[in-house]
Amino acid sequence: MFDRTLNAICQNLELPNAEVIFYPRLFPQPESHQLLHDLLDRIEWKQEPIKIFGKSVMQPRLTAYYGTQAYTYSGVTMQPLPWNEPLLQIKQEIEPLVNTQFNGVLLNLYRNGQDYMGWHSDDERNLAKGAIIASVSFGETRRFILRRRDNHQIKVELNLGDGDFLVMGGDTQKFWQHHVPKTAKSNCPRINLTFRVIEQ
Ligand SMILES: O=C(O)CCC(=O)C(=O)O
Repeated sequence: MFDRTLNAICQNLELPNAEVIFYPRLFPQPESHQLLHDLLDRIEWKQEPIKIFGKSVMQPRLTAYYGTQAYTYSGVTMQPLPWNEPLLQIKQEIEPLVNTQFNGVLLNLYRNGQDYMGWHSDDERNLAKGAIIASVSFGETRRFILRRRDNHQIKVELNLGDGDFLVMGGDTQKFWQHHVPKTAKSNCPRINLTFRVIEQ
């Protein structure tokens, strides 16, 4: 999944039926700090509804979607905004590491510890088969928990902090779900970007 340079310093979580690779601090300070502020300023953040069991509910965080290909998830189709400078900087840094060209990025802004992401798998039909999902986080550290789809008691937990890079590939989405729970401990913002390959 990774090129050799990155393999030497990253951590393969070695989960059964999954390929999850964690690379702490791919973006060190002060670059990560600058990117957090650029993304807060330059992304068109919105609170959008999604469909859950046919009902429209507001997402418990702000989101945005950029790239060249529309993306449908949770019953909502997002039309992309064009790539901008901070996004291209991040995209160009990660693409050669994972030998993948991404055509979309979903951004989540957790304004404070009350914002969260529910359990889900990134298994939408318009994601390219076999393509990885590459996640980059900036700002506040938040818990990222994976659980088996067939046995919710089997869980693996990571802290995703400022500048961290996580790659999910193989059968990860088929056998595992993930979420970012609420926390009383944090009042500060966190941005997560998931770079994706959307079928054309
Ligand atoms: O914020 C995160 O680390 C997870 C984001 C996520 O699960 C998603 O965008 O599908």
